[in-house]
Amino acid sequence: MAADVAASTTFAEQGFVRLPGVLEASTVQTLLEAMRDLAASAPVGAVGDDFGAALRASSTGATVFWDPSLGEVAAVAPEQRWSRAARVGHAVHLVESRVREVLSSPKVLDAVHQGLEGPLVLLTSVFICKQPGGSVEFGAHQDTTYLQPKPERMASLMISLDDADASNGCLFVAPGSHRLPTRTLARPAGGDWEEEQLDDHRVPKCTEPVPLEAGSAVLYDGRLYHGSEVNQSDRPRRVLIAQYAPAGVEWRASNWLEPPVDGFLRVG
Ligand SMILES: O=C(O)CCC(=O)C(=O)O
Repeated sequence: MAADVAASTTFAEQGFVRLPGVLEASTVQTLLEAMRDLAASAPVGAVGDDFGAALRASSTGATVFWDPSLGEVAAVAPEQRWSRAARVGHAVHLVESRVREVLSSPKVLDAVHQGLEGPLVLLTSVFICKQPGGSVEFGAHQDTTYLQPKPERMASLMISLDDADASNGCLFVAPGSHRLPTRTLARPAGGDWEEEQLDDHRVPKCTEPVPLEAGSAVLYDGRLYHGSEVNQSDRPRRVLIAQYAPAGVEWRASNWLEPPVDGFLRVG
């Protein structure tokens, strides 16, 4: 499908575009089942104190990061454990064929092509789970701070697996903020990664909610400031986020993601 002019224009001008009805309910169910199965077979312990090291180790697999505020994972049956997951990633598509098929399907690639032209590579895929009573939240940030393709051209597709609104922690964005320079990431020797510190007034406020129905998606520029608050409802808010870049993109060595040995997956 050719890019939809209205959607592509919104993406270019605002830095994001909502895309209703990308996946059917049955496909959403398939993705939830894939997440449930990954959580059921994952180690129940914490991934460790060094979040940066755990991220790097998850570059080519499907590590389950549990939400520590939801209690002892081992206390629940394996098939229930997904209700204690905070994130599963960061390359689920490399280990889970159900996820790989969806993220490389024509419908999903049509959605991504509203923002990126030409053949693409799939960089990451991660389930982010905001459980009722959980602690998952995100301060305003740009994905290009953490993932550093060269040239800096990348888009993130967030597919909602639940109906999401402000009460269960939907995404918030700062429209137009993709025109701002990327905040850099530094890792002092022996320390953890730190985002470049900016004066508060230089960090745009993410004031615009992006509610999504299950199966709908939002595509956002890698430079767009976005964030989200904790789930304050009794409903989960689970999403699958995939990051795409034009094929042939170079990769800065300074970010956390380790490219797979055979390179990033070509998807169209
Ligand atoms: O799940 C969300 O609401 C935001 C996730 C996010 O920004 C990220 O993973 O970088």
